[in-house]
Amino acid sequence: MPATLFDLHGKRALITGAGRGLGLAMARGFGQAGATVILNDLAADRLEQAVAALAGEGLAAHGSCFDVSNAEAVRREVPALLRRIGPVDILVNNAGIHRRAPLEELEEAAWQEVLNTNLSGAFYVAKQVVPGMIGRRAGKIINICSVMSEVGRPTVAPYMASKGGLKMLTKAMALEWARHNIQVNGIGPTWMATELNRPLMDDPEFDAFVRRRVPAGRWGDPRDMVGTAVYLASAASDFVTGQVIYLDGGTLSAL
Ligand code: GCO
Repeated sequence: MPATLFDLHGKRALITGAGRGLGLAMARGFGQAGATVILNDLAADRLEQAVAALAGEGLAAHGSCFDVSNAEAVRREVPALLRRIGPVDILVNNAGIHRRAPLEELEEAAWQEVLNTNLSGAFYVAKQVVPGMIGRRAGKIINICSVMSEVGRPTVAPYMASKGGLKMLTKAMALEWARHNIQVNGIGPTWMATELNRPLMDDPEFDAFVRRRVPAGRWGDPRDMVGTAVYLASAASDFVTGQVIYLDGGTLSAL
């Protein structure tokens, strides 16, 4: 097997929502695989700390602070980062939020916020990055879906709808951009030990539920994302597109 199959040297990767959690873990993994990483986050201080941490580990890291759900900000900030840092070869649409409530009590604004960030944001950022990929006839886009692209539970309707939509947006991007040698795939994590899930992890009942419901018997760790993300970002997956790989410890295989 050529050593370069999973090598990301010479590549630039933009990861949204990378100030912590899954995004930061993937950014670190891409950097360790040789990529120059551009971390995006909405929180400037969190972003600055994350970039400094990766730089402190000897990785090539930059930051770009913008709200993926704001189309105008994306239209302004992404071209600016392309001019400042160079073309993006790998895009990971990872930024995601939750607004948990019984559907009949959910405010319209909360619904809109989740859909705009988790689903529309992926389109807004890809729209700015893909012209360069088309011009170079090469690109990798990874959309962070969820087991909730397939199944769900009460009180998380906007998240389920956004992640289900993101699965189909992944397929739409894949079928439209395959002819340009751009591969678009998804990663669908199960319950992961991140700040998004802190309230659930701190709830002994929910913690016990996850440990029963996930056949692997544990919460996912952000580091569990890295191998699949590097695979989908590298030449190893050049003929794979439109797929969602579920990093779920067996969740979707069990009732
Ligand atoms: C919840 C959780 C889930 C998962 C997420 C992982 O409220 O049940 O946040 O939504 O953690 O789907 O992708």
